[in-house]
Amino acid sequence: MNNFSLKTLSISVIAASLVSSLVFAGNDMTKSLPKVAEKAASFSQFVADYDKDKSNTLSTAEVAKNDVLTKNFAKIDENGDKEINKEEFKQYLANMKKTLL
Ligand SMILES: [Ca+2]
Ligand SMILES: [Ca+2]
Repeated sequence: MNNFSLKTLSISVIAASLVSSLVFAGNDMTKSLPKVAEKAASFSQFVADYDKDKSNTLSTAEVAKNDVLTKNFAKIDENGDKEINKEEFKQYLANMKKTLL
């Protein structure tokens, strides 16, 4: 009898902590983080700020003001043409989100 109720108790404790960690993950990770990342870093925003020659891609010279993009340029520029295009930037953001989550 005692053994049974102890088991039930520990199961409900485990279930409760699982639920609360899921709620935490739901609130803090899956909702707010991607929103923040999208707001702070949309490609069109970067193009508006940095794309001096209106090519719709960003060269190393154009992102020179931005430390993060400069440091990660080689990583973001997947096809190695020394320009970051929209697809490459989207891929970079997606990878960044995966790392954060
Ligand atoms: Ca450009
Ligand atoms: Ca490229």
